[in-house]
Amino acid sequence: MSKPIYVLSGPNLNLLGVREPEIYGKATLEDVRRLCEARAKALGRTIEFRQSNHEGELIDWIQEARTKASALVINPAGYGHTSVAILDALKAANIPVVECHLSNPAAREEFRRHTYVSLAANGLVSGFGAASYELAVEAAAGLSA
Ligand code: CA2
Repeated sequence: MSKPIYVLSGPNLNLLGVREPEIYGKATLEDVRRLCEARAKALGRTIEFRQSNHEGELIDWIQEARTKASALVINPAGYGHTSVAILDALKAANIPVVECHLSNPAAREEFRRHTYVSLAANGLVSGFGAASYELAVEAAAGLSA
């Protein structure tokens, strides 16, 4: 049995489906969790799905993933655009990393066009709402055993 794929979500994503549905869709984070679990199960894999509003907690989980996960999917949310510390943690993780965004940040404000996380990611899925997470789980499964 392979190790789980860690699926981490950053700040404010606990509000998914509750606020700004025109940008981020109507699915709640719990809906996203179910979609990821179903996609992983169909691929014979498991996930560990977590969300935090705290940079340090996300970094602790990325460090944990280094030994406990086969691959990592991360929607860093706003921290993607600001956090060198999350980038450093991802670089040290030594497992495949798939960056994931619900919206397409490249089509939004200028400040969203750069993410530090991309420098450590094997690839990026963005713009497909909750399906971005499902596709990212599939990509992560393909990159790991
Ligand atoms: O599109 C994405 O998934 C983002 O990572 C979402 C971040 C944003 O800063 C990134 O540029 C793109 C924002 C997450 C905020 O989530 C909310 C969800 C519902 C209501 C309000 C905020």
